[in-house]
Amino acid sequence: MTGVSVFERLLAASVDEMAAEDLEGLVNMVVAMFGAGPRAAAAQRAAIEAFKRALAGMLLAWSNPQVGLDNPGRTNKVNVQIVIWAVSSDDPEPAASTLMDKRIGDAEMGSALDVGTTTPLRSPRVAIIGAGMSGICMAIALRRAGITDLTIYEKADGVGGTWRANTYPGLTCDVPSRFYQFSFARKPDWSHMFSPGAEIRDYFTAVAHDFGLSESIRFGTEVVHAEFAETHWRVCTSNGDTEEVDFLIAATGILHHPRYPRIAGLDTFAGAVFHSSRWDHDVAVAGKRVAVVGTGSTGVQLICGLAGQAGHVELFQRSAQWVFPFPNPAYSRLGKALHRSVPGLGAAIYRGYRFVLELVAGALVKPGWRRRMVSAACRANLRTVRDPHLRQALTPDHQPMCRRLIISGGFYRAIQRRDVELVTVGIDHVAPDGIVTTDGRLHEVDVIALATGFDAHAFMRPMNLIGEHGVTLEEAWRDGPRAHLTVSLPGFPNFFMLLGPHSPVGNYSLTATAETQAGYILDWIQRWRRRQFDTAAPTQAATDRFNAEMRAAMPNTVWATGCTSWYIGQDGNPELWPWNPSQLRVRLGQPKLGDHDLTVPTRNHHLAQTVPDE
Ligand code: NA7
Repeated sequence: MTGVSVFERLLAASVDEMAAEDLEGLVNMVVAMFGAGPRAAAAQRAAIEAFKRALAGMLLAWSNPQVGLDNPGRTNKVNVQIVIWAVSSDDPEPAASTLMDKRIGDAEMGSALDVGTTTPLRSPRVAIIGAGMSGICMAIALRRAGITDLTIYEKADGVGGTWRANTYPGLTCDVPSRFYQFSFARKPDWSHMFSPGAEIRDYFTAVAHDFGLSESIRFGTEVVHAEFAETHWRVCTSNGDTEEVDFLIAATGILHHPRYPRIAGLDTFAGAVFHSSRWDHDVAVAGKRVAVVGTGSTGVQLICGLAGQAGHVELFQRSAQWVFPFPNPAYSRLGKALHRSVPGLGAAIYRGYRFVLELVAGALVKPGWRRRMVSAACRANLRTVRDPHLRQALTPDHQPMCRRLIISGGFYRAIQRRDVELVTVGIDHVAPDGIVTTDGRLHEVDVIALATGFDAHAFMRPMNLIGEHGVTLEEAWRDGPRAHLTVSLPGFPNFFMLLGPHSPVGNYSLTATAETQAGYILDWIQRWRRRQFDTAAPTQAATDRFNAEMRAAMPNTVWATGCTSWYIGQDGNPELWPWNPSQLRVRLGQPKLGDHDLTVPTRNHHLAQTVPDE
């Protein structure tokens, strides 16, 4: 179709009759004409004048969601600017040629396969696995972009993920609530600086409801198998249903699979025994003798929550941990009222926390004054333990922050109570009436709480995920979980992860991480809607390059200073983001099409040539 024939047809047509192809042709013709620059022929100038009338109609049409520019991306904005200029400017050409240079520049960078920007948007079918924090975050991003063909599979009966599963006494988040929340749904009335787990679960439940996700979530439905088939994913659930979708997004969380210790005789225990993330509230702890096994964040929070509630508490410590002393004040009514009524206050405080936490995160990823400062605070905190023997027993053998730093203003106070005991002798076995340590002592208890952590490397398992050419996730991850930019996998087109391998952790807010990742994934899906590609997966080369970069940066991090923890992967390297968390926003700012294997719709095929090869 030539530009002139489109022009003639447009002049004859009403706005309502405009076909998407006409609009596309129109844009292309404007481009062709303005491409002549300041030396445009007189004939072209005359045509441009006549054109303005039709362009005005086109602007009207663009306000029609059917036409597909309801959510203009960067390149669309350039198109819109060209048209606005054409309708209004008296001296159009210099501005137009600048805009065109920009447009061509974008295409050359491989960031804009955008000939389809004016055709009707495609409607993707999207499946999200998991209705935890990150799944909700992704679903809301999609909803806000007008994507409604959306199913969230959740094997449990409620939203909230880890905040639904964990209900143990003393549970709080170790990231300040005013930053551990969605930037687009800030809660003005958090109860505490580090709010209790139930309040956080209720927050995510309310957000899911407020953004209309309830109808999209299939509770009690586990995805057991998902397989890529040419252009789409076939998703099979535990209920026997099969669904086909264009995009599959795993939001299955990091700390999901409880890690049970191998302790002889555990199954012979006559009292109650359960993992911290499966707390049995039918078992009353008041007045009882409770054993807590494990001294990670969970064990420490449990000691604070149980001390004074249970009759006697024993903490079985295999390794001592560093504890950063952070008080957890309750917010006043005045503070909450201010947050409700002062516009911009919540946003400013959110950004303030982000700034501070990203500043402090520097301590994790490179040696220097920040690392020394955090270390000094932990050591000073330890000195508050009065009994030198107890202090010695609580002194870790590694650098502060090598393991995930424990944030607690109350642990050392709790562990010094008369009704709380620290046991540092190893566990030999469990007998029907208690725990026997290697020195032969029987610690008689009524309840054993296993605060022994999670398998943080399981990710989507045990789901059976099969990518292109029948390659399974197990095969792809034979050497450990590896992703491109934390979110995608070579050989698994149109598949994304939230909080995937190497997502920033280390006392940084995972809500902020999930928001960044969701924005990036949405960008890909928006490009699919605009027909820039049918399927996309990162190239193996780009993925290897990214992982090599991470490995090269790891020695600078505090996690590589010699300790074991759930941060360390099977190859002995930390599976964390080795740069400042702000770097995630930079790296996920915009998809690099050149780093991906793309299949493109036939009509865009010629533009695919503009994408630089690896
Ligand atoms: P963590 O941080 O993985 O801590 C698990 C703890 O359990 C840790 O102290 C382990 O000792 C201990 N553990 C594990 N197995 C045993 C056995 N067999 N015997 C004794 N002690 C054992 O899990 P958390 O749940 O506390 O925290 C996970 C994350 O949740 C946390 O980082 C926050 O992000 C929230 P070890 O230190 O390995 O000697």
